[in-house]
Amino acid sequence: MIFRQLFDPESSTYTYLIGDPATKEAVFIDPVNTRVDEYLNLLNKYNLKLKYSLETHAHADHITASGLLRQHTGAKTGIGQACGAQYADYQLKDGVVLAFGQGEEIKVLATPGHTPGSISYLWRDRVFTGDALLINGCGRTDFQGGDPGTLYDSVTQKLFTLPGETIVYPGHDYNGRWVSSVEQERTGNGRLAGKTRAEFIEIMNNLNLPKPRLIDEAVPANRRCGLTEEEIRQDTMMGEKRVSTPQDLVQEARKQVREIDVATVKQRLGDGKTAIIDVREPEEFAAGHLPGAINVPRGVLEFRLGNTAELADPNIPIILYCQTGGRAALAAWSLKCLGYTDATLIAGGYDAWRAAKQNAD
Ligand SMILES: N[C@@H](CCC(=O)N[C@@H](CS)C(=O)NCC(=O)O)C(=O)O
Ligand SMILES: [Fe+2]
Repeated sequence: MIFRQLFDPESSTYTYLIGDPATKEAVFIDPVNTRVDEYLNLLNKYNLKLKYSLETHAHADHITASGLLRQHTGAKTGIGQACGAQYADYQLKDGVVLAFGQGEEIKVLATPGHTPGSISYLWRDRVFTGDALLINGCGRTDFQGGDPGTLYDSVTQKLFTLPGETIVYPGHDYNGRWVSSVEQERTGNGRLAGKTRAEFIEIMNNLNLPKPRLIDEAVPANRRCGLTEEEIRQDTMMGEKRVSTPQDLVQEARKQVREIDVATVKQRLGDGKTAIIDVREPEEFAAGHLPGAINVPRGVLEFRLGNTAELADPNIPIILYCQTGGRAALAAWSLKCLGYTDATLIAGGYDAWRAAKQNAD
């Protein structure tokens, strides 16, 4: 497996990348918005396709990159159901299992206390605890509906009952430590090991920490997957944005979807996985089309989804094209709005394909 623990020194946040080299599916946990280029480069480097961008909670000290990653990769965003983040794709509950890669599973553990919606993620022998459990510490409980008694119960009943050798990957560390284990924290955590619930509550109620610098900006933004109101509107509601010309509408669509070049299309043709959809009119299709393409004209695409076998699964890779790219951009945006996670278009459309072919001949 590909596994990276990344650090954002500005907020002392840990971000995790898990990737399956066989299927190329990947997951980010707690990405930070200022580092999105680094994440996209990593995905590119390993040729990974991001399936989920997950949060352990609505952070108070930094803004998530989940919404940006969703825009760039089509990943689904997930966060605890009690975080008040209604724009996330998945409102995660205790016990939910997120599948990715070849038989990989991430199990959601509700670990409220730092915030009511805080969750941890268990993957193989590793637990990503967010701010429920830090190394020799824990998240504070003095804002965002935090509650020390609830946090004590979460840590002692949910996290400390995992096998001792489970590796603990926290959401932050402010002292240069990277990793711990359940056993190490159960026996040595200064705030929790050997402490009664009442003692823990007493400690937590007397930390007297200064308020996080970004809290007023970060919490509302994180409830929108880290995006602005305007970005969310564009991200979720097709057609809401006023544009003056059809070309502007195509430009808007292009911002929402990915384009690939003809060389990449050639590599993916015949991989047995990708549906190639020609969204032009039947006469245009009849005059020449890509090998293996099926014709579903742009005007009827949405209504044919139910009876087009190639488009039955919203997670299959789809390559759309038209003559020059405009209709395909609108079609790809439409599919994205309908929950298709991997609809891309050919930059320059059929004209670009034909030009490349003529050059090669
Ligand atoms: N100085 C930091 C404060 C960070 C902070 O309060 N972090 C929270 C997690 S969101 C925490 O629980 N910290 C635990 C601690 O400082 O003991 C900032 O301004 O952002
Ligand atoms: Fe936090």
